[in-house]
Amino acid sequence: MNKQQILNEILSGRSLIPAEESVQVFAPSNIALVKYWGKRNSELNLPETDSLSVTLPHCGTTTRLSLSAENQDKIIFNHSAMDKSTEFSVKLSSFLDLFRPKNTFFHVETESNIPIDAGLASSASGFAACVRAVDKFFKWNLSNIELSLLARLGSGSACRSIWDGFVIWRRGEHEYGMDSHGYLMQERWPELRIGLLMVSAAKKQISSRNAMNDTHATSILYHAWPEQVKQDMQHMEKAIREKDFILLGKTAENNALAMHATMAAAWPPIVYSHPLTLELMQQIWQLRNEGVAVYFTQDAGANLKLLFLQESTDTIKSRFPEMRIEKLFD
Ligand code: 2P0
Repeated sequence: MNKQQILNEILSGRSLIPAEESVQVFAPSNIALVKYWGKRNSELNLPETDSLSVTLPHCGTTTRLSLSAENQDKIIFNHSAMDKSTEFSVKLSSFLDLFRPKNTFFHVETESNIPIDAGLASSASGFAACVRAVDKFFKWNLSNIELSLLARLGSGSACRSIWDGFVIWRRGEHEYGMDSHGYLMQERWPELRIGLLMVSAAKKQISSRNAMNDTHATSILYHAWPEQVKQDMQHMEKAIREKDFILLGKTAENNALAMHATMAAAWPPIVYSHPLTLELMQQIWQLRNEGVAVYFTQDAGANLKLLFLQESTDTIKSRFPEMRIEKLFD
């Protein structure tokens, strides 16, 4: 089965007749506490392992969708028209091909309130918003699980951006991934905070898609990764269920560092950290030595996301005044 056949199965007879002239939707970004790194099927974005994220409800992408009067897709990103040859336009247009009524083109205006390409999961909110937009445009009323399945076809981590809260993406066993989608965990943790420590907003040297595939193909350490994730998923689910912050922090930090270790052992090597990233890590470890419960996670970029509880906010803020703090459950 290819993507189009999978879409047809999910839509089960729903039509590609626009029901609205123009729609606007928002989808949030998410931060993985147990990372998705490596695919068993690249075309369908089927992961080797489970992963688990928490949604950043106020960070994300707003997308407006309508039909274009031109004879090509018109994609406007953060108020500037994108050339159709840019990586972003090519990726989005080829995803929209799945939903295109015959002989039509889309007008897509998309705005993100997070820095793009800085390891802050902008493609997750972008593709989740795109799927929400087509669902509304054609009035399909798909369930969240169906939206998650579709979002995964655009970008793997987008399948977790369909819900607010803690979301588990089970790898699934089905050959074509019909069971590989997000699940919302019922637990909420209002005291949990994420602090964004920007090191660089520059475009990364290698996309996470390529980095993931190269690591999978060349890193000897990748063999240990599924085992690491299996253990980390157990610990993370327990930490969330029992509100054990130390277990959550330890597991997330160790998981992120293990993921980056698999990349460092790839060839050519993949290293997203900058010198400042390592300096900040040292400062976080120093704070922990002083008795402050603070941990970090790092995605495919140089920036760090600090994990802490509300009670530690003032102490951590005084050490990192430039940090942007995100509430996750308000
Ligand atoms: C994650 N990342 O779990 C991991 C951790 C980055 C580091 O998912 O190829 O843009 O579109 O499925 O989802 C980023 O990769 O990759 C990502 P594709 P995606 O959040």
